[in-house]
Amino acid sequence: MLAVVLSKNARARAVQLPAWNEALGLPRPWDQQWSLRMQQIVAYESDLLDYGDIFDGSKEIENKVEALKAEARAELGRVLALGGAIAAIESGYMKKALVESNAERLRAIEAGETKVVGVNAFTSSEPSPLAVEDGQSIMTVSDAVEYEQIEKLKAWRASRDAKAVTAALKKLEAAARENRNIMEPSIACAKAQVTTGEWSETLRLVFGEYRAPTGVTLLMRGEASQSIADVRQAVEALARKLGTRPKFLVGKPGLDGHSNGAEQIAVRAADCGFEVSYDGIRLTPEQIVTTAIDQCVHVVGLSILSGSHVPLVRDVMNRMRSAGLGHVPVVAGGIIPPEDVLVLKQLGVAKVYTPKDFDMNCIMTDLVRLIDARESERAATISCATTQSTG
Ligand code: B12
Repeated sequence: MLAVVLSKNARARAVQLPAWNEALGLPRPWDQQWSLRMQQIVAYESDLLDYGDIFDGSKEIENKVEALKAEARAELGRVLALGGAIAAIESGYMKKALVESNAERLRAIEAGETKVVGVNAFTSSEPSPLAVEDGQSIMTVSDAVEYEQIEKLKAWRASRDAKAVTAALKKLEAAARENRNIMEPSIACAKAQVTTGEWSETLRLVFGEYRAPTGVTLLMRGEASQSIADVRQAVEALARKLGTRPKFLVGKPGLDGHSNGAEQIAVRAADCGFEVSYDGIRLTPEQIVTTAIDQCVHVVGLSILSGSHVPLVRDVMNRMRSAGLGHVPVVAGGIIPPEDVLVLKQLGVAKVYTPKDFDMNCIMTDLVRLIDARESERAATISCATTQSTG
């Protein structure tokens, strides 16, 4: 914010910022106003805009720009050498570079080398007058909106010429199967009032669904802090007790593409010695529970930053119970307002993590304890049942 406002050449016309509750939810009109006011004060109360860019002629800035350009050119060279951008996506190179760079950032935050005020430095705080008790400080969307939308969609579908819809979709499917241009049949679909969902489902039937490489390397990277060494020891001890490496399924249910948190948790868990399963974003609760069954996992972790944590977690928990996996602990992480933490716990979630839980080794230690406690409980129940049936 400061940089783009101070430098004319940064060419920011308007900066939209969620402001103080960025990591809690969507900015309400009042939060956006706060951000707008800051920009207006700099623009109208100061004389900053009467001068050229105050960084012009700065050797520091010039050097930094040149260094950035050199790095960008080197990166482009690497991508070209790999066969171009598409090849670099398909091979996982690009995503892996993002995940690794983020892992390094988080490592530095955990180690205290990078300071984030309020997160890993200067954390004591007075209660915020902005966070009022009635939950209104965070914008939430009522469940009713989804049901209203579903009703509207049903009404829309019922009002269409169903035959025209089916015919338009058939033409789209035929064009896709015959590898013809799908633009014209797509326009015909739109005119027949086909929904985006129906259009894309038809194409999915023909082409399948592309799942990009996650870029997540599930290996011990040999990072050498004392704190990770302690977690590795605890994981080893748990593995000996279980007779197998503890298996951790990291799932991202729902439609949000915020993958950073899930990726970093998966990378760190593997680094600590867990056997990790992570299949990327946009999974259905059904897909997640199927993987949990197939891989006999010891713990399931869900990462949700879309605001849909309550319905998604409810769905996963119900499916876990129906599948006989009620004993497997489930944890959740992401943008989860405090009042929803209780709701998730009531749904059976063992632990909830938010951006303030930046120490991932602590999270890993929790997981070890959770699995250990649940497995001990289970063993006790089984041995109790055996004693009763034999006794
Ligand atoms: C980076 C970011 C993005 C990136 C995401 C890149 C990526 N590949 O992940 C981009 C730019 C693509 C993006 C886009 C959007 N974003 Co965004 N984004 C963010 C931001 C700034 C940071 C998220 C992040 O990466 N944090 C770093 C990771 C490491 O932290 P984390 O995920 O929180 O994970 C930690 C904990 O939560 C926990 N955890 C998380 N998951 C799990 C899982 C397990 C198992 C465990 C144990 C722990 C755990 O442990 C982690 C370590 O501490 C947040 C705001 C914020 N400050 O958090 C908004 C935010 C999440 N985004 C938001 C929105 C609205 C969007 C958009 C819809 C904007 C738009 N209108 O287009 C789009 C949607 C994109 C999509 N396809 O879904 C909102 C969500 C609002 C809500 N939930 O009510 C937020 C909160 C910002 C805001 N206040 O408006 N976004």
